[in-house]
Amino acid sequence: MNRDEKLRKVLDSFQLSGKRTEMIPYGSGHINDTYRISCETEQGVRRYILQRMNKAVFQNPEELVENVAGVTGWLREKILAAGGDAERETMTMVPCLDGKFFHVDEEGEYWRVYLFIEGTTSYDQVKCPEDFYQSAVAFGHFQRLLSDYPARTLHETIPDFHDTVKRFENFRRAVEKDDFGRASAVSPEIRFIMEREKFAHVLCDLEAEGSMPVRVTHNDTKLNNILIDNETGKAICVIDLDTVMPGLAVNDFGDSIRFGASTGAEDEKDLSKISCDLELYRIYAKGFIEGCGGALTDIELEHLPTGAMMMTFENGMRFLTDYLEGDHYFKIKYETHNLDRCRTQLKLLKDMEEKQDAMKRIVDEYRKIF
Ligand code: ADP
Ligand code: GN1
Ligand code: MG
Repeated sequence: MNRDEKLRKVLDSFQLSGKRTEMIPYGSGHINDTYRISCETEQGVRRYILQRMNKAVFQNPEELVENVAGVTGWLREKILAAGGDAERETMTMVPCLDGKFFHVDEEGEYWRVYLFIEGTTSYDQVKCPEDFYQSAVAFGHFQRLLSDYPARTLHETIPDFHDTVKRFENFRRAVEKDDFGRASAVSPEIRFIMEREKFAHVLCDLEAEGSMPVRVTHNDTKLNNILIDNETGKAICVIDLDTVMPGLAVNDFGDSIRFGASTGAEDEKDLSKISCDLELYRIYAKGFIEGCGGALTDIELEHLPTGAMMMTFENGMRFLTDYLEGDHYFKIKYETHNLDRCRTQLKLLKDMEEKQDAMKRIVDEYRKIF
């Protein structure tokens, strides 16, 4: 069966309207396989997002779908209560003929369908600062809307996802095993990470001692996981809810900074182009603090810059671990893709370390206002 035949067969299991006219690979995510599906109906073209969930990454796709159904259902109620448009402001899962929100194909692969949210763009890089500000308000607001969600009912879709200490141990193991003989050529990067072992503990320790609250968090707050309305320029929908789990707000903040406030792409080869843009950092800090609506505690506000450094450190480690382990986790386009990604993260972390005082001062300016 070729790809299109396979996709057609999968789609036959879902309750889609109209006649299918187009199926194209879509987006630039590193994890799932995403397709945009068009169907012709009497009311015009209806589009959908079809995704094959990554079973290697998410080992229990049924629990994952349960989380997404729970969270989107919750958001839907709140959006409707506020007079909003629930089909645009949150994801809508499309059921299968049997009423379930996932389909398992003959090869045991899991698939799901969402309504395609029209007239929006997800950006891989900050094109204008206003988009970044909008994404900050949206991620902050997302956290506020879920602040009374029964967090204990959420499954941990990837155990220890932002447990940076465990990430460090995994990294150390990958270096020791060196299964692909790649370690000797990347010794400067390995040394850079090893020197920061103590730092890996900072947020995990605050969480363990109960000083930092565990909340419902998104855990993958990259700019391209936000849909921005093409007409109004407002961030209207938070997507990619696969990693919504209990976690730390500072890490949600931090991952956005890591990705969006970098002056270069995540896989930029020219490291002279990589630094942390403090103006973009300022814009995001303002939007996020505002979006959280006073929900952040003093210790969280104090550690927002730590979150930015921690997520940058963690991703640098994860990319290098994957490179050393033969690239089994992140999708790559060429052999050293994960190594290039690692290098941008380490360069960015170094720059953030030098700018931490300024990053703290910026948070202090806005915590007084919101
Ligand atoms: P991954 O986990 O692989 O990053 P995502 O769920 O983020 O997968 O989806 C990949 C891309 O598909 C997104 O960056 C976005 O461009 C697009 N996308 C996903 N869901 C929708 C949707 N409901 N409507 C419109 N575009 C979407
Ligand atoms: C992955 O799915 P995507 O592309 O939004 C990864 C994140 C990383 C990110 C790095 C489930 O995000 O944790 O920070 O790549 N998602 C998962 O770009 O591992
Ligand atoms: Mg994504």
